[in-house]
Amino acid sequence: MYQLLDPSTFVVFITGATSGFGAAAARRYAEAGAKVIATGRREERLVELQLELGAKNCHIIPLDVQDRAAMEQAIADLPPPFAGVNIVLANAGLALGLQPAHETDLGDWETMIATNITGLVYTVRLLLPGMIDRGGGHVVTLGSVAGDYPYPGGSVYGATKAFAKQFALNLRSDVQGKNIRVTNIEPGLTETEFSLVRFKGDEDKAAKPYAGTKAMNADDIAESIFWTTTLPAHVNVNRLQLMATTQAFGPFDIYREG
Ligand code: NDP
Ligand code: 8X3
Repeated sequence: MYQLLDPSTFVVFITGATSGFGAAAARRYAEAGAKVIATGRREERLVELQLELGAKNCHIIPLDVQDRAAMEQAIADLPPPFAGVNIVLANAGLALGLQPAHETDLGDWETMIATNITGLVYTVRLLLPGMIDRGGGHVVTLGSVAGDYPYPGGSVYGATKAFAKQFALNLRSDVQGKNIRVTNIEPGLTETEFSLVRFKGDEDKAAKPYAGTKAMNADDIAESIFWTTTLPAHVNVNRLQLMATTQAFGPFDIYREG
């Protein structure tokens, strides 16, 4: 029989565990017997998650991934049962707006870059040395189909996800020989709070991308993340791109006069 890794040996550090993929992944790992460190800014959501999963298996840390000092402190202060992190799920991220580049709010771009790029590199850089010292681990980053395929209004969001992909691939080169796996997960249309955040709480706009179709859900992505990390240690999934079956590709957009 094919031998998967034992999830009860996993200590999983998750950014963005208050919603969507991060929350679903926290549940998936905890139900499989892993220890989970759930982080995010909304403390009340973390408290609820910890109540659900139990404090023995779920340690919570309210934090903003953009805050380097807070990240450093949180990681330095991890209590013993949770200190030996061997899986990092660098998931926290967001899209803001869908306006064309010349009309977009520059502040939205700054927030996406600070969260999806700066927060991502803080997470990985601060947790990686410990994993190397302990002899191995797995870094999972959250990219997107938007990191490969351009779409109108996706300029900086897509670029941050292209960053995640290239960062993950480059990371693999740096950790060669250190028993560290790196995987960039690249989902397409998935119904979470993502769209509500993108459209700043406008529920009508947020519902439109999912209306009349069957999008993926957070559990679909959590299961895929979980799967890549349970594969035997000699197998590395570099990139995993997922789309809803209902989502495919359109033609190039040719501008024509008249
Ligand atoms: P959600 O909005 O449901 O979840 C986003 C999570 O990120 C929340 O837990 C949020 O927590 C956290 N987060 C956002 N900003 C910060 C911050 N500054 N510090 C700490 N945590 C933060 O979206 P998804 O679950 O869908 O998205 C998760 C990741 O997947 C993102 O990186 C997104 O770009 C990516 N993705 C999403 C797709 C989709 O269609 N849904 C498709 C492809 C990729 P809090 O607000 O409490 O801090
Ligand atoms: C989220 C998927 O297509 O809305 O990364 O950019 S998309």
